Amino acid sequence: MIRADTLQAAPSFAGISTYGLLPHQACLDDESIEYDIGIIGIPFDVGVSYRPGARFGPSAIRQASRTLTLAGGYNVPLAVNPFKFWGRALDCGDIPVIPYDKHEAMDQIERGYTSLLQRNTYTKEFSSTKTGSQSIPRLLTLGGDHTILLPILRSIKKVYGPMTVIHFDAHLDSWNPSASAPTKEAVLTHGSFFYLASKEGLLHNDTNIHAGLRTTLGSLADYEDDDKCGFVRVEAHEIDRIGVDGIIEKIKKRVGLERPVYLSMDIDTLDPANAPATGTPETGGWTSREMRTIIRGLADLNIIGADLVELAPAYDTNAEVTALAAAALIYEVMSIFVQRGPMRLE
Ligand SMILES: [Mn+2]
Repeated sequence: MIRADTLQAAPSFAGISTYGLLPHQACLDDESIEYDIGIIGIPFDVGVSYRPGARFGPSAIRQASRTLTLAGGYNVPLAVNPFKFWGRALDCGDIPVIPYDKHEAMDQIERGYTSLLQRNTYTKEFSSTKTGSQSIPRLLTLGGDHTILLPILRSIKKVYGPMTVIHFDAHLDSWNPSASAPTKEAVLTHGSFFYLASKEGLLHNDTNIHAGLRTTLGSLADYEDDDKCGFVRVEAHEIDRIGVDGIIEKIKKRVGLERPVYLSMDIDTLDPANAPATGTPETGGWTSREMRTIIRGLADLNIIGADLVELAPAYDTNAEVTALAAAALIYEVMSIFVQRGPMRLE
């Protein structure tokens, strides 16, 4: 028999998969569990228009994330180690979602996310009755198709009010379903959730931004609907002219440094050469290097939470190329959270 305490440290290819081999706790089952950063999987993919399979995204990201701590986990460009820091990060497992009823699934996600967001932090730095401010955890969500952002924004509104969103995607995801949905059931999809979120008052009016776009349109009326959701648009090809610094500058200018902002990353922002395993692939996207640099460039923004969605691992290569990119993008955001310190809610 080998005693565990005789080993130096478990190799990163051993043990049960959690994100970055973080400790797992069943945060949804026990509301006394505290953390500063919570990883949560949402294995929902009933809103997809083309290739299904993003329900397996969370487990694929966890598996691919094993490499993150292989050499220690220190993030050189951001000068921080998101796995050794001032607080506690946990992998909270998955929100259980029913695959047979899209609307019930939305309720399950909202209930689960709300419970995880409205939780005491492990680090009490800002918890003071004197100042009236408190600490609040930051959640990193592993999708799931992009539809999950609707219930996430519903939960976020309860804490922060209408939210500013930085949306990395090949597509607008603000399509007006009244134009094309043949039934009531067809209204909510991974392409219409921003339109619905805007109608519900979940989005800030005029501070949102898309980046990485290269979708075709039904017509230019799609942009009018998108304008009404409070977005401006950065096309993927702009990187050839203004570079990654230009993309970062546009995003920062739009959202500002102080305002609470939510970061949503569709893996289809990347070129299919870098990320083939996704629901609606589009050529002409960014490389994983460019995308990671752009995310790091947002380190001085006030990011309150983030997701990585639309990884459908059945279409991945044997080398997990898409899942590795997804795990790394979450790593960059987690590094930003650690660099900024505890999240303070006024
Ligand atoms: Mn999307």
